[in-house]
Amino acid sequence: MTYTRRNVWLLGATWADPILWYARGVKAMQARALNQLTSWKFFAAIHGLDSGLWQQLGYLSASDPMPSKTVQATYWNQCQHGSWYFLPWHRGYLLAVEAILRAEIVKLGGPADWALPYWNYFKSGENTLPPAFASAAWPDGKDDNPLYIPQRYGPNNDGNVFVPLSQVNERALGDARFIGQSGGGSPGFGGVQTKFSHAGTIHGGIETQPHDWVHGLVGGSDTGSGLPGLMSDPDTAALDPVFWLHHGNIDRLWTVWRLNPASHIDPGVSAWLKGPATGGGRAFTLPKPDGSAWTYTPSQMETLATLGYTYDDLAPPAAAPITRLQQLGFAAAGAPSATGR
Ligand SMILES: [Cu+2]
Repeated sequence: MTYTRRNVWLLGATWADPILWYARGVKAMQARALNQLTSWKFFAAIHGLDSGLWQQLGYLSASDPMPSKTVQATYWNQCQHGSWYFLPWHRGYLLAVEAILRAEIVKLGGPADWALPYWNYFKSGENTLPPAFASAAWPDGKDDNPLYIPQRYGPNNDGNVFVPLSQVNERALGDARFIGQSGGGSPGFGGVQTKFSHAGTIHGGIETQPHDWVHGLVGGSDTGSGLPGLMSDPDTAALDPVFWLHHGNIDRLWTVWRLNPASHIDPGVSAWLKGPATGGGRAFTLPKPDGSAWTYTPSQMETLATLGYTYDDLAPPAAAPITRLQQLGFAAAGAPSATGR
Protein backbone atom coordinates (compact mmCIF):
# COMPACT_ATOMS: atom_id res chain seq x y z
CA MET A 1 0.00 0.00 0.00
CA THR A 2 1.06 3.60 -0.56
CA TYR A 3 0.62 6.06 2.28
CA THR A 4 -0.39 9.58 1.28
CA ARG A 5 0.77 12.60 3.24
CA ARG A 6 -1.80 15.36 2.95
CA ASN A 7 -1.90 19.15 3.27
CA VAL A 8 -3.02 19.81 6.85
CA TRP A 9 -5.13 22.78 5.70
CA LEU A 10 -7.14 20.62 3.29
CA LEU A 11 -8.16 17.86 5.69
CA GLY A 12 -11.64 19.33 5.97
CA ALA A 13 -11.77 20.37 9.63
CA THR A 14 -9.52 21.48 12.45
CA TRP A 15 -9.76 18.07 14.06
CA ALA A 16 -10.12 15.96 10.94
CA ASP A 17 -9.15 12.33 11.51
CA PRO A 18 -5.50 12.49 10.38
CA ILE A 19 -4.76 15.36 12.76
CA LEU A 20 -6.75 13.94 15.68
CA TRP A 21 -4.97 10.61 15.32
CA TYR A 22 -1.67 12.44 15.05
CA ALA A 23 -2.41 14.10 18.41
CA ARG A 24 -3.29 10.77 19.99
CA GLY A 25 -0.11 9.19 18.64
CA VAL A 26 1.98 12.09 19.93
CA LYS A 27 0.36 11.74 23.34
CA ALA A 28 1.22 8.03 23.44
CA MET A 29 4.87 8.77 22.60
CA GLN A 30 4.96 11.62 25.12
CA ALA A 31 3.80 9.25 27.86
CA ARG A 32 7.07 7.32 27.60
CA ALA A 33 10.24 8.16 29.47
CA LEU A 34 13.31 9.71 27.90
CA ASN A 35 15.25 6.43 27.96
CA GLN A 36 12.67 4.59 25.87
CA LEU A 37 13.68 4.54 22.23
CA THR A 38 10.17 5.21 20.96
CA SER A 39 9.42 8.13 23.29
CA TRP A 40 8.77 11.67 22.08
CA LYS A 41 11.72 13.03 24.02
CA PHE A 42 14.07 10.32 22.79
CA PHE A 43 13.12 11.23 19.22
CA ALA A 44 13.67 14.93 19.88
CA ALA A 45 17.09 14.09 21.34
CA ILE A 46 17.93 12.22 18.14
CA HIS A 47 17.62 15.55 16.36
CA GLY A 48 19.56 17.34 19.09
CA LEU A 49 19.73 17.62 22.85
CA ASP A 50 20.98 20.54 24.89
CA SER A 51 20.47 19.36 28.46
CA GLY A 52 20.82 22.84 29.95
CA LEU A 53 18.26 24.34 27.61
CA TRP A 54 15.87 21.39 28.04
CA GLN A 55 16.08 21.87 31.81
CA GLN A 56 15.45 25.60 31.54
CA LEU A 57 12.42 24.94 29.37
CA GLY A 58 11.08 22.26 31.68
CA TYR A 59 11.62 19.27 29.37
CA LEU A 60 14.34 17.57 31.44
CA SER A 61 14.80 17.04 35.12
CA ALA A 62 17.29 15.24 37.30
CA SER A 63 14.84 12.39 37.78
CA ASP A 64 14.59 11.59 34.05
CA PRO A 65 16.11 8.15 33.38
CA MET A 66 18.89 8.44 30.83
CA PRO A 67 19.67 5.81 28.20
CA SER A 68 23.14 4.23 28.26
CA LYS A 69 26.09 6.11 26.81
CA THR A 70 26.19 3.62 23.94
CA VAL A 71 22.56 4.23 23.06
CA GLN A 72 23.10 7.98 23.26
CA ALA A 73 26.17 7.74 20.98
CA THR A 74 24.24 5.66 18.46
CA TYR A 75 21.13 7.78 18.25
CA TRP A 76 21.34 11.24 19.75
CA ASN A 77 22.53 14.51 18.23
CA GLN A 78 22.30 13.01 14.78
CA CYS A 79 20.48 15.57 12.62
CA GLN A 80 22.37 16.61 9.52
CA HIS A 81 22.65 20.34 8.99
CA GLY A 82 24.88 22.40 6.73
CA SER A 83 25.32 19.27 4.68
CA TRP A 84 24.33 17.49 1.49
CA TYR A 85 22.88 14.86 3.87
CA PHE A 86 20.27 17.32 5.16
CA LEU A 87 17.46 16.03 2.94
CA PRO A 88 18.07 12.25 3.08
CA TRP A 89 18.75 12.21 6.83
CA HIS A 90 15.55 14.10 7.60
CA ARG A 91 13.55 11.89 5.22
CA GLY A 92 14.57 8.86 7.26
CA TYR A 93 13.82 10.74 10.47
CA LEU A 94 10.27 11.47 9.30
CA LEU A 95 9.74 7.88 8.17
CA ALA A 96 10.91 6.58 11.54
CA VAL A 97 8.62 8.77 13.64
CA GLU A 98 5.74 8.19 11.25
CA ALA A 99 6.12 4.41 11.61
CA ILE A 100 6.07 4.67 15.40
CA LEU A 101 3.08 7.02 15.39
CA ARG A 102 1.21 4.74 12.98
CA ALA A 103 1.88 1.73 15.21
CA GLU A 104 0.49 3.68 18.20
CA ILE A 105 -2.52 4.82 16.19
CA VAL A 106 -3.33 1.30 15.08
CA LYS A 107 -2.99 0.09 18.69
CA LEU A 108 -5.53 2.75 19.67
CA GLY A 109 -7.94 1.56 17.00
CA GLY A 110 -7.08 4.19 14.40
CA PRO A 111 -6.61 3.89 10.64
CA ALA A 112 -3.85 1.60 9.39
CA ASP A 113 -3.21 3.93 6.45
CA TRP A 114 -2.52 6.96 8.62
CA ALA A 115 0.22 9.25 7.30
CA LEU A 116 1.82 12.38 8.65
CA PRO A 117 0.13 15.57 7.39
CA TYR A 118 2.34 18.43 6.14
CA TRP A 119 2.10 22.21 6.39
CA ASN A 120 2.52 24.14 3.14
CA TYR A 121 2.85 27.66 4.55
CA PHE A 122 3.39 29.09 1.05
CA LYS A 123 -0.29 28.96 0.22
CA SER A 124 -2.09 32.16 1.03
CA GLY A 125 -4.64 31.55 3.77
CA GLU A 126 -2.63 28.52 4.90
CA ASN A 127 0.38 30.34 6.28
CA THR A 128 -0.99 30.64 9.79
CA LEU A 129 -0.39 27.90 12.34
CA PRO A 130 -2.96 25.13 11.75
CA PRO A 131 -5.59 25.70 14.46
CA ALA A 132 -5.24 22.23 16.01
CA PHE A 133 -1.78 23.34 17.16
CA ALA A 134 -2.83 26.73 18.42
CA SER A 135 -4.85 26.05 21.54
CA ALA A 136 -4.66 23.75 24.53
CA ALA A 137 -8.22 22.55 23.96
CA TRP A 138 -8.84 19.39 21.95
CA PRO A 139 -11.67 16.91 21.47
CA ASP A 140 -10.20 14.28 23.82
CA GLY A 141 -9.86 16.47 26.88
CA LYS A 142 -10.14 19.94 28.19
CA ASP A 143 -6.74 21.51 28.03
CA ASP A 144 -4.05 18.92 27.41
CA ASN A 145 -3.84 19.04 23.63
CA PRO A 146 -0.52 17.31 22.85
CA LEU A 147 -0.10 19.45 19.71
CA TYR A 148 -0.16 22.69 21.65
CA ILE A 149 3.17 24.09 22.80
CA PRO A 150 3.37 27.38 24.70
CA GLN A 151 6.99 27.92 23.59
CA ARG A 152 6.04 29.00 20.09
CA TYR A 153 6.27 32.76 19.75
CA GLY A 154 5.93 33.58 16.04
CA PRO A 155 7.59 36.19 13.83
CA ASN A 156 6.82 39.09 16.19
CA ASN A 157 7.52 37.17 19.41
CA ASP A 158 3.97 37.86 20.56
CA GLY A 159 2.55 34.34 20.35
CA ASN A 160 0.77 34.98 17.05
CA VAL A 161 2.27 32.19 14.97
CA PHE A 162 2.32 32.54 11.20
CA VAL A 163 4.78 32.54 8.34
CA PRO A 164 4.92 35.98 6.70
CA LEU A 165 4.83 35.23 2.98
CA SER A 166 7.16 38.17 2.32
CA GLN A 167 9.91 36.48 4.33
CA VAL A 168 9.97 33.05 2.74
CA ASN A 169 10.50 31.80 -0.79
CA GLU A 170 10.91 28.66 -2.87
CA ARG A 171 13.68 29.97 -5.08
CA ALA A 172 15.87 26.98 -4.22
CA LEU A 173 13.61 24.90 -6.48
CA GLY A 174 15.15 26.77 -9.42
CA ASP A 175 18.70 25.69 -8.58
CA ALA A 176 19.63 22.95 -11.02
CA ARG A 177 22.52 21.69 -8.91
CA PHE A 178 22.01 19.54 -5.85
CA ILE A 179 25.54 19.95 -4.52
CA GLY A 180 26.58 23.42 -3.45
CA GLN A 181 29.91 25.21 -3.60
CA SER A 182 31.49 25.63 -0.19
CA GLY A 183 33.77 28.47 -1.30
CA GLY A 184 31.05 31.02 -2.02
CA GLY A 185 28.90 30.55 -5.12
CA SER A 186 25.62 28.66 -5.06
CA PRO A 187 24.89 26.61 -1.96
CA GLY A 188 23.07 24.20 -4.31
CA PHE A 189 19.58 22.89 -3.75
CA GLY A 190 20.61 20.18 -1.30
CA GLY A 191 23.76 21.50 0.38
CA VAL A 192 27.53 21.25 0.30
CA GLN A 193 29.54 18.04 0.45
CA THR A 194 30.43 17.12 4.01
CA LYS A 195 31.16 14.15 6.21
CA PHE A 196 28.68 13.40 9.02
CA SER A 197 27.65 16.95 9.81
CA HIS A 198 25.56 17.64 12.88
CA ALA A 199 26.03 21.41 12.81
CA GLY A 200 27.58 22.50 9.52
CA THR A 201 27.67 26.23 8.85
CA ILE A 202 27.05 26.44 5.09
CA HIS A 203 23.41 25.63 4.55
CA GLY A 204 22.07 24.44 1.21
CA GLY A 205 19.43 26.39 -0.71
CA ILE A 206 16.37 24.51 0.52
CA GLU A 207 17.81 24.25 4.02
CA THR A 208 18.13 28.02 4.28
CA GLN A 209 14.90 28.93 2.50
CA PRO A 210 12.33 28.04 3.56
CA HIS A 211 13.61 25.51 6.14
CA ASP A 212 15.69 27.66 8.50
CA TRP A 213 13.49 30.70 8.09
CA VAL A 214 10.30 28.86 8.97
CA HIS A 215 11.96 27.37 12.05
CA GLY A 216 12.87 30.83 13.31
CA LEU A 217 9.62 32.51 12.31
CA VAL A 218 7.48 29.89 14.02
CA GLY A 219 9.64 29.49 17.10
CA GLY A 220 10.55 33.09 17.74
CA SER A 221 11.75 33.77 21.24
CA ASP A 222 10.37 34.62 24.65
CA THR A 223 10.96 38.32 25.12
CA GLY A 224 10.68 37.85 28.89
CA SER A 225 13.19 35.06 29.52
CA GLY A 226 15.14 35.48 26.30
CA LEU A 227 14.84 31.73 25.74
CA PRO A 228 14.21 30.53 22.18
CA GLY A 229 10.93 29.01 21.08
CA LEU A 230 11.32 25.25 20.65
CA MET A 231 11.36 25.48 16.84
CA SER A 232 14.09 28.14 16.88
CA ASP A 233 16.84 25.82 18.11
CA PRO A 234 17.81 22.46 16.54
CA ASP A 235 18.40 21.13 20.06
CA THR A 236 14.74 21.60 20.98
CA ALA A 237 12.92 21.82 17.63
CA ALA A 238 11.66 18.25 17.40
CA LEU A 239 9.93 18.53 20.78
CA ASP A 240 7.35 20.69 18.98
CA PRO A 241 4.77 18.56 17.11
CA VAL A 242 4.61 21.15 14.33
CA PHE A 243 8.25 20.34 13.53
CA TRP A 244 7.17 17.20 11.70
CA LEU A 245 4.61 19.01 9.53
CA HIS A 246 7.20 21.62 8.58
CA HIS A 247 9.70 18.92 7.68
CA GLY A 248 7.00 17.11 5.73
CA ASN A 249 6.80 20.16 3.52
CA ILE A 250 10.58 20.31 3.10
CA ASP A 251 10.59 16.59 2.28
CA ARG A 252 7.82 17.17 -0.25
CA LEU A 253 9.80 20.00 -1.88
CA TRP A 254 12.74 17.64 -2.43
CA THR A 255 10.49 15.51 -4.62
CA VAL A 256 8.95 18.57 -6.29
CA TRP A 257 12.51 19.62 -7.18
CA ARG A 258 13.37 16.17 -8.58
CA LEU A 259 10.26 16.10 -10.76
CA ASN A 260 10.33 19.67 -12.03
CA PRO A 261 12.19 19.39 -14.30
CA ALA A 262 13.27 15.76 -14.48
CA SER A 263 16.84 16.93 -15.15
CA HIS A 264 17.15 17.81 -11.47
CA ILE A 265 19.04 14.86 -10.08
CA ASP A 266 20.50 13.83 -6.73
CA PRO A 267 24.26 13.38 -6.30
CA GLY A 268 25.52 10.22 -8.01
CA VAL A 269 28.73 9.83 -6.04
CA SER A 270 29.18 7.08 -3.51
CA ALA A 271 30.09 9.42 -0.63
CA TRP A 272 26.52 10.73 -0.83
CA LEU A 273 24.75 7.54 -1.90
CA LYS A 274 26.29 5.40 0.82
CA GLY A 275 26.32 8.06 3.51
CA PRO A 276 28.94 9.08 6.06
CA ALA A 277 29.42 5.56 7.48
CA THR A 278 31.39 4.47 4.39
CA GLY A 279 33.95 7.17 5.15
CA GLY A 280 34.24 5.95 8.73
CA GLY A 281 31.65 8.37 10.12
CA ARG A 282 28.53 7.69 12.13
CA ALA A 283 25.80 5.74 10.41
CA PHE A 284 22.26 7.07 10.14
CA THR A 285 20.47 4.91 12.70
CA LEU A 286 16.95 5.33 14.04
CA PRO A 287 14.61 3.23 16.18
CA LYS A 288 11.90 1.09 14.64
CA PRO A 289 8.50 0.76 16.36
CA ASP A 290 9.71 -2.40 18.14
CA GLY A 291 12.75 -0.53 19.44
CA SER A 292 15.25 -2.27 17.19
CA ALA A 293 17.70 -0.29 15.07
CA TRP A 294 17.12 0.80 11.49
CA THR A 295 20.20 1.93 9.58
CA TYR A 296 19.77 3.68 6.27
CA THR A 297 21.71 5.41 3.52
CA PRO A 298 20.84 8.41 1.33
CA SER A 299 20.50 6.20 -1.77
CA GLN A 300 17.65 4.36 -0.04
CA MET A 301 15.89 7.68 0.57
CA GLU A 302 15.69 9.00 -2.99
CA THR A 303 12.44 7.68 -4.39
CA LEU A 304 9.06 7.96 -2.71
CA ALA A 305 7.61 5.00 -4.61
CA THR A 306 10.32 2.72 -3.21
CA LEU A 307 9.62 4.02 0.27
CA GLY A 308 5.90 3.40 -0.04
CA TYR A 309 4.51 6.88 0.35
CA THR A 310 3.63 9.98 -1.64
CA TYR A 311 2.20 13.47 -1.24
CA ASP A 312 -1.19 14.73 -2.34
CA ASP A 313 0.51 17.54 -4.26
CA LEU A 314 3.82 17.34 -6.08
CA ALA A 315 3.16 20.08 -8.63
CA PRO A 316 5.64 22.93 -8.89
CA PRO A 317 4.46 26.09 -7.11
CA ALA A 318 2.03 28.15 -9.18
CA ALA A 319 4.58 30.89 -9.60
CA ALA A 320 7.46 28.45 -9.92
CA PRO A 321 10.68 30.39 -9.45
CA ILE A 322 12.40 28.50 -12.24
CA THR A 323 9.70 29.37 -14.75
CA ARG A 324 9.69 32.98 -13.75
CA LEU A 325 13.46 33.23 -13.98
CA GLN A 326 13.46 31.54 -17.37
CA GLN A 327 10.81 33.94 -18.63
CA LEU A 328 12.76 36.93 -17.37
CA GLY A 329 15.90 35.57 -18.99
CA PHE A 330 14.18 35.00 -22.31
CA ALA A 331 12.59 38.42 -22.19
CA ALA A 332 15.87 40.16 -21.46
CA ALA A 333 17.80 38.29 -24.14
CA GLY A 334 15.04 38.43 -26.72
CA ALA A 335 13.96 42.02 -26.27
CA PRO A 336 16.39 43.78 -28.67
CA SER A 337 15.84 41.37 -31.58
CA ALA A 338 12.09 41.40 -30.97
CA THR A 339 12.15 45.20 -31.23
CA GLY A 340 14.23 45.03 -34.42
CA ARG A 341 11.96 42.56 -36.12
CU1 LIG B 1 14.15 21.54 10.58
